[in-house]
Amino acid sequence: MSEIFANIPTIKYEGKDSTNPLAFKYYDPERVIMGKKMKEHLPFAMAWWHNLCAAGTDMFGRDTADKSFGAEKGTMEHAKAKVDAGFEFMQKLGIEYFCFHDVDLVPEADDINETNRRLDEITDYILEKMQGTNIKCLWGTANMFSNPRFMSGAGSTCSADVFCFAAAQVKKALELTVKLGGRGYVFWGGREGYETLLNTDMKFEQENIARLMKMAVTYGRSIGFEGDFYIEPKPKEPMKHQYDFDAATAIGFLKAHGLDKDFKMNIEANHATLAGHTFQHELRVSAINGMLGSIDANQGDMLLGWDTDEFPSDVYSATLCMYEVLKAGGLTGGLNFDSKNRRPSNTFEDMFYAFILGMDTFALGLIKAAELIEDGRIDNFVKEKYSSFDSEIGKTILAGTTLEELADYAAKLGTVASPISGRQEYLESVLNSVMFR
Ligand code: XLS
Ligand code: CA
Ligand code: CA
Repeated sequence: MSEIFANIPTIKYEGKDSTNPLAFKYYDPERVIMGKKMKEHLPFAMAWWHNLCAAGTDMFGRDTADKSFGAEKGTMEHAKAKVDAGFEFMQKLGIEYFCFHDVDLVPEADDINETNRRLDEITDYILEKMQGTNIKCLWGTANMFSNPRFMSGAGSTCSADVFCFAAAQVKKALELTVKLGGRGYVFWGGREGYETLLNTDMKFEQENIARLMKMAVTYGRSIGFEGDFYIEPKPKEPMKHQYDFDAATAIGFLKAHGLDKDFKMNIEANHATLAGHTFQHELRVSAINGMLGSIDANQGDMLLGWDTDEFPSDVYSATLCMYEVLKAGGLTGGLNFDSKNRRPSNTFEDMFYAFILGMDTFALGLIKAAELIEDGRIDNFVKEKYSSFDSEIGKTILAGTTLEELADYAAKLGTVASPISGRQEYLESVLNSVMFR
């Protein structure tokens, strides 16, 4: 088989002084950080949809990039050419995982039976390609938002027939995920929300989403899926309001429906900022609830209010992300580049530059996060900040007491002499000093 990215070499680590655009400056897969290899801290994944399918079409114009990979689009030959391109791409970058939606893999037919037949054929081909490589599936999912039948939702649809099609797609996508050895299975509820409450039975819709998820857990476990199910929160877009608004909302939903043992969060950076949070916030909320599973690594644009899915370049954000990941003991999932080239970056080289940027950003983030932890000033400050809870009255509060006892204590004090400073500016200086060491 001929090379698709013929003018691109295997990308190697050359160090921070390299000016070679086709080399890593920080991502050194074998380098050991806090006892683990970089590549184990950073299980990078390629998103099939952005990297192999999206070609620059936006609301104002058609494709700018050629992603035909030498085959006619909309055919099974093209589906296979995408597999060839994807594997060559991942191998050249040393990426060991991929993520997919069912309809990223094959052209969807009018009849679901034919779509499923095509999916069987392509996943046989993917399995063949996986042999002899270290490439694996990170997670699979069903696209239940593009087909017009899902215009009013999948699990949250008003149509019982459409609900059955959602169930059929989840069943098939789970089978494919198991077939490809996927670590996880994602629910992203792009149409699971509403445009207006005037036409919406919110309680019924949410109960039906939970029904669909429970059936997915039962079926997944019955066919040997041992990985985590993930909810990927996103507050809006395409819907005005989406039920999985943010991590706290999704975790509350899972707990209310008894799904919290089987599910974790897949946190996407751009979705966090759309919800009015930092990326770090969403990771922290997930981690303190024992639900930090996987990450969609990308970033939004401060000046735009939608999901731009840009390749991550913000080293501060990546550092604080990896700080949360290290503190949580690592990821059971991975770091999926749910990111796409900007529309005018339309060449094959640009695809590689984008991944080099993303991988280097996270490698640098990992290095700096480890330095922050080793530096210890931030952790020590936080520990010290709450140290009054180690005092006698602090211990009484933690052991469980009454309002009366605490009110008596306050009455004896009369006033709080010196509230404890938050020292934000000092801590920001500490962060800077580690970043630019
Ligand atoms: C869209 C989501 C989607 C999920 C998978 O905004 O990021 O791509 O990751 O369905
Ligand atoms: Ca995503
Ligand atoms: Ca996104």
